[in-house]
Amino acid sequence: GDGAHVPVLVIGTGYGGSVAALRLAQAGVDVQMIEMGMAWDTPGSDGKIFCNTTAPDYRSYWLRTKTKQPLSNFFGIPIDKDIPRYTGILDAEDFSGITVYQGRGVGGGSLVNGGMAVTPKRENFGAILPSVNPDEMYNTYYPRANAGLGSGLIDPAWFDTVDCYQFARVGRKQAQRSGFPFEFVPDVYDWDYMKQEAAGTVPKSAVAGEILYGNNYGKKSLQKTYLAQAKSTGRVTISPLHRVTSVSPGSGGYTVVIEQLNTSGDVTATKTVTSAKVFFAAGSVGTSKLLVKLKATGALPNLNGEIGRGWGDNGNVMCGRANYLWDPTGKVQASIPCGGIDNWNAGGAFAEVAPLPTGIETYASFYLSITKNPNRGTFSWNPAAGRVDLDWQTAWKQASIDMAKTIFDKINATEGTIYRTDLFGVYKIWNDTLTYHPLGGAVLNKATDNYGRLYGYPGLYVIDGSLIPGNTSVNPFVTITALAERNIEKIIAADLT
Ligand code: FAE
Repeated sequence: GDGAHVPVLVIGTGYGGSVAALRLAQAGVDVQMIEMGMAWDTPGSDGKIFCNTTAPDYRSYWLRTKTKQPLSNFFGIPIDKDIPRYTGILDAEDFSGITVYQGRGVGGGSLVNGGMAVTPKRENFGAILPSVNPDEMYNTYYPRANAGLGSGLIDPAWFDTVDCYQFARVGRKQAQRSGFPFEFVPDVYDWDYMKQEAAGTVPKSAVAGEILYGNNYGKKSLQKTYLAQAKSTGRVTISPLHRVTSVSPGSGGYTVVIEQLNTSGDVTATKTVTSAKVFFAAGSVGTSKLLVKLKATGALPNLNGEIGRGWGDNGNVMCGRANYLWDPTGKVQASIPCGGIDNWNAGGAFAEVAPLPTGIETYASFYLSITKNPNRGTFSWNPAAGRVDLDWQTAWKQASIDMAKTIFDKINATEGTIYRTDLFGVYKIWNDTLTYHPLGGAVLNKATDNYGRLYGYPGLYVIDGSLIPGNTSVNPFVTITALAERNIEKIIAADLT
């Protein structure tokens, strides 16, 4: 409530925030979590908490009046539709050169993501987080993160025969025919549940195409893992539909200003809370925007010049390929990816073989590539507009396209096939205007010390994807979780006892 004093306040309930809350609570500390999105614990009139990818409704987008689907077109025809403005689950946040997709609600990105739980190859780790000891990460914190998240591999024998992974088997066959390794990657989806879905014995979720706007049954989002454990300590309180707007030094710690929102996004109350320690876990974009604004507007003037820098898109770029009629990818496609094509060391690209769960046969293969894009953006305060801007340019994605082409030009040459040109507009091969994987903006060992303590302000910490300088070589949440596990262990031992 307004005027409260708390020992620890955590801004955001994604991976970094959930790890911090659980470990602090287990160490005996009371934690107040603030989340701008909804709780996502109450069914709508259709009996479901989340809406399906094939039928986006009021629950789908964060304060938009029209959907902004990553696959915007089909056979060149735009498929976006009007929706009521509501505090929905997926934020398609527009900056000048890029749209950054993020989860909104208790659980952050875990509510909307594909659940691919990928640990980077150890040989690549030095380039991802150069100041972090890889032994610690690979011996202790990656295993701890994967256990906490509930990562698991698909049963390869089941994969080989089940209808809903035909698209991935086509992806594997074509990768291998071009000499690329296809690798199964773990996911936090409950694979036993998925087997039952495919067999028709339980309500369908992934097999019905649920993913982007939430998953009603099988996905182990943070609500079912770290946050459930955190709540069971009795020491963690979560306030959904509350947005932090300011943090500044105050008596007994920091003064935190919080706006309460209704489901139309209007501010219904403003509250002030004092906290001895504050963890920024609002995600790469959320944390960067807050810190850049607070430094520029005089609330936290001593933050250093690295604030807002080192932001990257994890090299995300999407494309589709058109297959021949003898290579159907399947009418029913599980929404949960289970494998990727690795050409990181030779070509700078790791391509997730992604589903296209439209419910009809498309003969399309669809991919989200993660590439070694070297470009980095900077967030800055725009005083005239009263907002934080990002200087990313769409042209910077050309590097990613070139790297992704090292895989798909070769597959097309081997198969005698072509790119789809109808999925992202009219005659557009690449979706080069979005990312699912924002990283950086408050980089470890630059904006913070080597454990996420913000320079200039004892008791302020960063513990989310903004610590990672722009690229993880694979999907990022396992690395975000593992780094948070490492940092919070140090912070509890050194700063809280
Ligand atoms: P995040 O999970 O974004 O949590 C931040 C939280 O803070 C959010 O709940 C915000 O609503 C909240 N917040 C922001 N600002 C404020 C504020 N001012 N006051 C209060 N609350 C605030 O951060 N990654 C993978 O590894 N595998 C995948 O398969 C995968 N698929 C993805 C698919 C999609 C469609 C998307 C969008 C992302 C995907 N990701 C995937 C990325 C992954 O979800 C993302 O890296 C993590 O969620 C980032 O974790 P953080 O803890 O940094």
